[in-house]
Amino acid sequence: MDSEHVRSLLRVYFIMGSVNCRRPAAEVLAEAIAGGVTIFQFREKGPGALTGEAKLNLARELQGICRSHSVPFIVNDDIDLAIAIDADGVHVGQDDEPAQALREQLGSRKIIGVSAHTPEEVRQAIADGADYLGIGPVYPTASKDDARPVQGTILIGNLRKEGVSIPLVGIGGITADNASPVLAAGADGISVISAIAGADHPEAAAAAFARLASR
Ligand code: 3NM
Repeated sequence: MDSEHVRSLLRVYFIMGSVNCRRPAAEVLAEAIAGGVTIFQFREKGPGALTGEAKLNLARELQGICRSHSVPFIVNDDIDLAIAIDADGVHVGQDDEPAQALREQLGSRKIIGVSAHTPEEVRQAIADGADYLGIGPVYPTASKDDARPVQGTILIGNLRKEGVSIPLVGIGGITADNASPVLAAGADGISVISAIAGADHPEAAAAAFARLASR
């Protein structure tokens, strides 16, 4: 996937599963897209998450909403699901299949994202052919049980200073109020769960991020 295209897609990267919202996920997603979400990741994880047929059905429903607004639909971890519904890509963590193996299964036209938390993980993901990286947690987060220690914007800033140009987003505890330093450090966009999924007005919340990311 063309790297500048991926970079432009990452500006407002919304991640959500059914456990992250207090209202029907389809409603929250549609509102968030109206506010300016540029890419969406279906992350059906954690206590109470849907499995099997119910997970597949929700994925299809949310993918339909994304498609009708030309917002790429990325699946977290579940490569079989991504292939089954012809998703636009997959996002994996460090405990999942390496990007290289995913590329062999998905081909060159799908987007592959990798969560990386250290310079070594960044180098490996790039060598494996990742299209973009998620770097975090920038701030404390309640949305991921096994989150690594908070690292601020240091790694993002260091990577850019070293000339690492791969598209990347910051993730973890990011809100419209604390997003600016993440972008200033060199992130192409911000990636959020709760600041949009848990907002009273997902459209307004997404619009606030869109304004910051388009500056
Ligand atoms: N990955 P929120 S932090 C899914 O550090 C995820 O790799 C992280 O949720 C990482 O925006 C995180 O609600 C949770 O803090 C992000």
